[in-house]
Amino acid sequence: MAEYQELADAIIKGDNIASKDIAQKLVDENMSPVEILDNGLVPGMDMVGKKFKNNEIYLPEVLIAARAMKSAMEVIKPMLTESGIETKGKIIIGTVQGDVHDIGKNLVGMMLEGGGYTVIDLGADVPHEKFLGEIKKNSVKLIGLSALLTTTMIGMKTVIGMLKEDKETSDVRVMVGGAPLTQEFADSIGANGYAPDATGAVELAGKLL
Ligand code: B1M
Repeated sequence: MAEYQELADAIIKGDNIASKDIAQKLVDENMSPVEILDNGLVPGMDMVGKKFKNNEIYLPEVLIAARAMKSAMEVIKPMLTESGIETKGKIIIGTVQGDVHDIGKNLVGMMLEGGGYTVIDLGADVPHEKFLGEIKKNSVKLIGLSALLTTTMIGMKTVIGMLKEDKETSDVRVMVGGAPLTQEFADSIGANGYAPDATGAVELAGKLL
């Protein structure tokens, strides 16, 4: 559908007015939020990543593309998070220390809320110790860690180690995700589960809680 391509183009150009308007138009046409994500927003952001990697665009362009992505996500958020279901449990999520990428993590949070979970989002660049403190404060049994950089994903292992060493948190389950991760990596750091995308994260949370 042409509108999906227009939406992807708006992300690539970093046009946050157009991305919002097109997303709203698609919502008004009864397109599902997941279709809007899969056919417009995510392909747009993927192209931004490719251009950045090939030095066709630079950080400022990536930042304005991220802003355009966020504007469109605001439009679909109410549809992703609306659920009359009683909460299935609390989950803490965050992007690990040193890593400011939060778009995928936010999407995971929205989908988890839509799946009936109460989400405590600690944001991005979360110090390892903060996860420990917040788990204890909120009596949470499942956390979700996100990382987009190969240099920061190893921080997940540190967090898991800290949780295992503390009696109060040794039974907390950890799920991980983010573009550079694999099931193999998740297994190697002792995570309880890995999800490749936000929909997978909701399914995984159901298994782990
Ligand atoms: Co950065 N960046 N970036 N960046 N950036 C990447 C990740 C990169 C792959 C680009 C590239 O070179 N092609 C590259 C990493 C290379 C590597 O590590 N080997 C990179 C780099 C190098 C950097 C900087 C170092 C650049 C610099 O300064 N020289 C710098 C690092 C800053 C830091 O973190 N300390 C940097 C900065 C930025 C911006 C700030 C400009 C911006 C982030 C804005 C923001 O998030 N608020 C940015 C962006 C936007 C990207 C790309 C283009 C897009 C990321 C994104 O939002 N994707 C990215 C290239 C790419 O990934 N194609 C890139 C869309 C999002 C929906 O997907 O986050 O993968 P994703 O999330 C998915 C799944 O992974 C999964 O579900 C989500 C939805 O399906 N998922 C989970 C994610 N978390 C999960 C958790 C789960 C389960 C599933 O359970 C808990």
